Amino acid sequence: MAVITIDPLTRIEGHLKIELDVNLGVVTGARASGTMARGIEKLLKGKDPRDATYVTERICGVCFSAHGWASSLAVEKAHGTENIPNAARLLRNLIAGACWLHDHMLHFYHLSAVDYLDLGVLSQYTGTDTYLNKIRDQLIAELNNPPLEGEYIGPFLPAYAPDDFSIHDLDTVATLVTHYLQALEMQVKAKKMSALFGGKQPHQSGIITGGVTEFPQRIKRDEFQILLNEVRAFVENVYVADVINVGTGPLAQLAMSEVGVGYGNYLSYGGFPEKNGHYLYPEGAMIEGILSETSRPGIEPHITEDVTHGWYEPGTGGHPSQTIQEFDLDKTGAYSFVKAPRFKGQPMEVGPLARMMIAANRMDENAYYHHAVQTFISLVNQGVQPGAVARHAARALETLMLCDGLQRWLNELNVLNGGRTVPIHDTEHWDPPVTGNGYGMIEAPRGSLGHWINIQDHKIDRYACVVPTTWNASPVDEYGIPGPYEKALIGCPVPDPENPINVGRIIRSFDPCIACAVHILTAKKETNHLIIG
Ligand code: NFE
Repeated sequence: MAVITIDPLTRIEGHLKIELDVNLGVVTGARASGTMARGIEKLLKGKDPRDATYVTERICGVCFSAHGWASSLAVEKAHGTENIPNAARLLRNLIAGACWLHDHMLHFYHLSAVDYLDLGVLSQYTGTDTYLNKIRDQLIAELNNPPLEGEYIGPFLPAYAPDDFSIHDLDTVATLVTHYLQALEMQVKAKKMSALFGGKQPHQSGIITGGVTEFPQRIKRDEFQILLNEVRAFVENVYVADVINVGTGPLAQLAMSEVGVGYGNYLSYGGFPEKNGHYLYPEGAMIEGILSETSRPGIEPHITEDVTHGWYEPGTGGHPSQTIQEFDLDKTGAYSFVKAPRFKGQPMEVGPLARMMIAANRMDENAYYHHAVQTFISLVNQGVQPGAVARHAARALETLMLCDGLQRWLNELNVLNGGRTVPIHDTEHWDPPVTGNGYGMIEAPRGSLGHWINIQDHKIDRYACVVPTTWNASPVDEYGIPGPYEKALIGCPVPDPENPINVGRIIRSFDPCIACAVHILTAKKETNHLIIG
């Protein structure tokens, strides 16, 4: 048996180490390790609860608006604010939703797609596209004179040798690399959309406890509309089309394989509230295909965090309203700063695939039913397995749903501006109570995000974040049950230990953000068969 260590796994957010036991070319055991620790919760103790929105946004440079939103909901609950004004609901959806557009396009084109492309074929490009010619020239130079360790490496120099699943056709590779470049421009547009209503990017400042800071003037709403039109066209005609075309074409064999298939346990807290009380992405918890709970309040009491194999002091886990963050760096058996969240004791996958599975199971109740869900169901009916490729398909299809949601919320906002003063903030519950408890549960791009707060003497006494990547990247729990990444890696084909290309495909399909899951570097480093991938 060979032990392979990939440390760090690149093209993700944050620092993740993957250790694999490989027997006869197949992964038989896996350990996912977050090598940094989050100190944000400790840092919040004693602060004004209203500051939590801005402090927690600094957990991450990608999904900050999700943290700001979840934090505001938690603080609002603790303050006694349950119903924020309708305009604030719409503006939060629009600010955070625009960030998702940026995030999902970035993930597919810039972090993941190159795992599936035999980029070396670009060295044979003979067309007239200026950028592709530049990329070809740089690639040829790098292939002839490989960069030494520490030297600059261009984004198109393959880290791994292509394999049987890779796309070798020059036209397809050139098209996807062209879209990679176009997606950079689209990311800028999506960020501008969010900044228009959120004040700035990254780390928006529009979402505050009780509502939002501004009802945008017509000129801003019109600008948002123009940008949304452009991004939506790209999402529908390029992003979704690329994912479906390659997923059912050159990658069909991979899509229908078991590569990256997990437990079949899925969780969603419900994402983007609609005016009728439903969510664009419905709530639900599914265990082995059966819906177990269908509402946030029904889900919340069943969440726990296990710290058996985390570098945390024993006894610091439990329900997030009770956990504390005390590190134990010498703990026997610990191998990660990521805790192990469980729902009813089960490891749960969160993120686009989970949302799509739950949406597909709740279609009859979903007032905002979307043809994208039907497209996903037809992929499953064609034999696509809930593994690495399906996660990309679910992410692309939910982006299309989101574009339509953004249009709906913008329309609702425009109707509200009928020449009268529109409420955007609950000022009644602005001051922190003497004591209070609250939680904020939402969907972030990578999955279910929860913040829990306890207020004592008007200040934060305890704060806890249970983040999407904490669910997915969790280590083994006290019963020896592996986390979702670890489970998805079991059975992964690694015919060549020097070239574990499928490992990157599986892990990246979840879109890890270890920056969210944890923070603070440990200097410990152990190497077996060390690969930077
Ligand atoms: Ni840092 Fe995040 C998202 C949150 S972590 S990116 O999405 O919350 O998984």
